[in-house]
Amino acid sequence: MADLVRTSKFLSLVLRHKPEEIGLTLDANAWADVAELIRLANDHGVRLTPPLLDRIVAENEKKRFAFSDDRTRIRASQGHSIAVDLDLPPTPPPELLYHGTATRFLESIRAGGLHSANRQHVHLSPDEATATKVGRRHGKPVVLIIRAAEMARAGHVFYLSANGVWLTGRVPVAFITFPAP
Ligand code: HQG
Repeated sequence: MADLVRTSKFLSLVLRHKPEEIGLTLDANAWADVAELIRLANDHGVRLTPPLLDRIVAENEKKRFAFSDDRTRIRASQGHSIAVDLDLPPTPPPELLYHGTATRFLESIRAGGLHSANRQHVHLSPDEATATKVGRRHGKPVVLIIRAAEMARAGHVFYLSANGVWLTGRVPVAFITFPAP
């Protein structure tokens, strides 16, 4: 199991952030060629086989990776820091979405709203439980309520990733409900 996690972290690195680390190229829509990925991973000392890759795509707890329909290509479903166009259709969001963050970021978020930091989008969760888990990665978690439908009416565009994460460019502070102190 630990092996799967390690390989999955390696895939996140090369499919979201640093494909050049192993000489991989992603196309404009973030896809990597599966055969090339497997060859380059092994060249760089990471054991990867077609069945192992199939298992990771199927069993990854957040469904982080997806194959193309013909299974010749693979990409991360969200979370990129490099400039890629996931070619997702703009999608009307539900009334409310949630953003999990850490209490230490609150002051800065109150001042400037949510921005995407190193990634391409601000990530929003469909429910509070998921957002709490996201926030815990950064410290003491806190969940912000995002008035998403109101944002969309004001012209902000939302996308829904293949693994259920809502994505948008930034969230101005006017659309954020902060927890009572
Ligand atoms: C914070 C995981 C100060 C923001 C998760 C967050 C997610 C600000 C951090 C995905 C700020 C960025 C993304 C401001 C935003 N001042 N801090 N103005 N605006 N921030 O990791 O949303 O496991 O880039 O609140 O499940 O935590 O990788 O984003 O705390 O879907 O598949 O800046 O990563 O998925 O952190 O997580 P991140 P995130 P994976």
